Amino acid sequence: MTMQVISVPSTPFSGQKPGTSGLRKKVTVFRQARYLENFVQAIFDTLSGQQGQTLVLGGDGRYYNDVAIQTILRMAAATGFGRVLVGRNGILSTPAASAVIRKWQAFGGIILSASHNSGGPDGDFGIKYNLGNGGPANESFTDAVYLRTQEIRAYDTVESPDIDLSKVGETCIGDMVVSIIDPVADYAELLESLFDFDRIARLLARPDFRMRFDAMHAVTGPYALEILENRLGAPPGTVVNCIPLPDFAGGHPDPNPVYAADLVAALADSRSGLSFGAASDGDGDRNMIVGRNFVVSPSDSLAVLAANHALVPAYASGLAGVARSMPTSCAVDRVAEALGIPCYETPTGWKYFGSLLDAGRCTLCGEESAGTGSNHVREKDGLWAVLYWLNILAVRDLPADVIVREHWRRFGRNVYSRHDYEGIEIAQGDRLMNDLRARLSQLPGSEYGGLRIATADDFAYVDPVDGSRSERQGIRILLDDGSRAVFRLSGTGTEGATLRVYLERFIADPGQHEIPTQEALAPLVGLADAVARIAAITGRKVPNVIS
Ligand code: G16
Repeated sequence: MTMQVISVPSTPFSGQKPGTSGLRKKVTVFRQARYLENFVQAIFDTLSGQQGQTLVLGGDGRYYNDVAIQTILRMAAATGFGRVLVGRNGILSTPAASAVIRKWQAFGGIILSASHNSGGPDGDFGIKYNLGNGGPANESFTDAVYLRTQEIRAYDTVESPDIDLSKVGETCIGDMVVSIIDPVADYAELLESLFDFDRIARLLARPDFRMRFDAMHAVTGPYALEILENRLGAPPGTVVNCIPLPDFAGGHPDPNPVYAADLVAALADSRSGLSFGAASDGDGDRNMIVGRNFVVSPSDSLAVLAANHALVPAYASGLAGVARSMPTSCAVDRVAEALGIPCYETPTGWKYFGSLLDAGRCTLCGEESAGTGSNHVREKDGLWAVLYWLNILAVRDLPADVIVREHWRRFGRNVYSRHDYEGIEIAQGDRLMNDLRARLSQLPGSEYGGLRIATADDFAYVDPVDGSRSERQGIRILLDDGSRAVFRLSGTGTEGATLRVYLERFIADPGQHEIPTQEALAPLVGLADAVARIAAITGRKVPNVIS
């Protein structure tokens, strides 16, 4: 039954510019009349050829997810999509959405998430569009969407009651079929095809191996239960905080030592009997890996996964290449060199890995911001990283901390930390970056506390596959001894600005590898503050999050 399309007059909202990963704003901003509709219409106007095609739709279940899904379904019918695949109850983790888009060769997908940001009525909400390859839309697409939001005059919808999303099955809005799918099945099947599940199951059955997976009341709960407990036979209770809640139980679903402190503490307490811990974030694409009294840094994790690829069925035949975002430590570069494969350095944001993966130039990629993934989907993938680690642990029969320490002995240690100054004023953040940019050419040769700057630049990237250029992707200061300090403003926050300072120092001597990270980086911290005048401009003497 063809339905009448209703064109609802609207006017533009300012600031609908997608950041590092889609549009993220406070729920209170998204709840304004026409706000979500304008942005969705801008996406649909930027697309062409969607008529009769399939769209994938789902989110991390945060507050407003259910309302937004009903709105988008009506608008998808109005723009002429032939079918929408929706995760049951509106749930799809980000990597699962990517897997579903690819498996069913959908035209694209809309993912509703603000990732690791807090949820609830006063928390954050977000929306992003993924292309038919399953990956986040590239910068030219998101720029075009933003332009469209500034000139929008109406959005199109149809009149139709809300769809019951709680049961798997098919229903219709006019001519458009709404297929409600099991959000876990396609994804679990894909992961099972990549790893040695028999071997992992044997590890999980061992009385001397106990793991805990903390789903942080976010979307990975059902995925982790199905894969770890049901398919791999981990003891009940292995997955904790496994019921996704719209406000993440008031927590912050960001798997780092600050927000997953309980997990880190449990692994540090020998009485817990735990040997391995892991966690994932709001939408299931980030991961944290914890050994006994040892948190694996995301940059090291990527390097260890690459170095051990031969142990994992899907990657045993070799890696085409690896890729990391520019601020991510150079640990994986050393592995790539040893393997004789290329290592690509991209700007921050998973969208930059898509063309490399599509072109078969790299197999694994990762970022310092707790994301690792491979060519199996086009998003970073939290549970994938956990299974990859379990596969390595099962084959090598060594604890995670020993594996990392051995890695350092072989490749050297890239000591690494990120210092965040959250909630500074936007004007302060802009001033700091602009001042620094203006002084870049004067920095080489200057010294701070015995450290000498060799080069300084503003990172620009030319995609080797499609030739597209991205400018101003972070200021890099490289020292004579190979140490680095990198400065960026976050593109995912919703309040004020966040200055990120990424610090890295290479230590080859194994006798020095146990030096505490912050101690090793202290001189570099002093240099970063002096060069960028952080305290002088922001008034902040210390960062508020160190990871
Ligand atoms: C997003 C992007 C990542 C990026 C991270 C941090 O992750 O997908 O590629 O590294 O944000 O970005 P920023 O430093 O600009 O805040 P997520 O997990 O939030 O979707």
